[in-house]
Amino acid sequence: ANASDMRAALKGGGMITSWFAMGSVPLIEIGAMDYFDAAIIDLQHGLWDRMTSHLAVSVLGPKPAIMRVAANTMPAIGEALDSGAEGVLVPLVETAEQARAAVAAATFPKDGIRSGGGVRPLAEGFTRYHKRSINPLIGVMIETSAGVDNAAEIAAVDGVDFVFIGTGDLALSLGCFPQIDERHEQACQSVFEACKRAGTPCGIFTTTAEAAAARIEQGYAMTVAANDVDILLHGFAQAGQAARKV
Ligand code: 3PY
Ligand code: MG
Repeated sequence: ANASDMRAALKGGGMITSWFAMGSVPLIEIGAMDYFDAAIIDLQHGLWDRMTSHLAVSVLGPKPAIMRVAANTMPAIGEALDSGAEGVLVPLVETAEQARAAVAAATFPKDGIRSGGGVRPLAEGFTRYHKRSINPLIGVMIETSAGVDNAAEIAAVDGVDFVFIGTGDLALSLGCFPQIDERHEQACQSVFEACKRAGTPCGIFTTTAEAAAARIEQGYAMTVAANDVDILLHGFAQAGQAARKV
């Protein structure tokens, strides 16, 4: 798999992903099935360390991995791509300048500033690795009110493959958590429209299959149909409650 498969999925009416925060390699085997276009490995809020996220990419095999990095920095983005992941998702991007920094960090010279090296790239052979990793999928997250205000400029940055709305942080930033009000959907809509005008695919975080399908129906290019924490939480809770009833 490579980034161009994911670009095709983004353009072709919706990319459905599964999301992994538990830091569990065997969970990747269970949760990254054919139903999903890519697996997102969450290095920001998840329990992954560098070794386990590296192993997760091996277990994924041909299924593309997108690393949601901890921060918009050159070391965080470089290290995530050194694992062999085909894409990065960069949190909390608020300006076009920050989006350009994310693209530069994910791009080898001369166009960017990414450093060459890493265990997997060297094991694979750096010439071969360089060829397949020269153009990774780059997503930037808009999840603050400042990001929403600058969505048009962010979406227009060269090298940004898609914008991804972080609905949870967006609620916090808008001051509508825990009571979500209409400002939230208005903000999502305005990012969606800005992306549409820029011709940049717009994804959005969702936590259920139903929500994911509804967003794809609305024209969003990427959603999350399942995440490991919610799946386990609901599965265990349901079993515990059901057993009490019999
Ligand atoms: C958010 O909702 O804030 C995200 O970053 C997605 O997990
Ligand atoms: Mg977030």
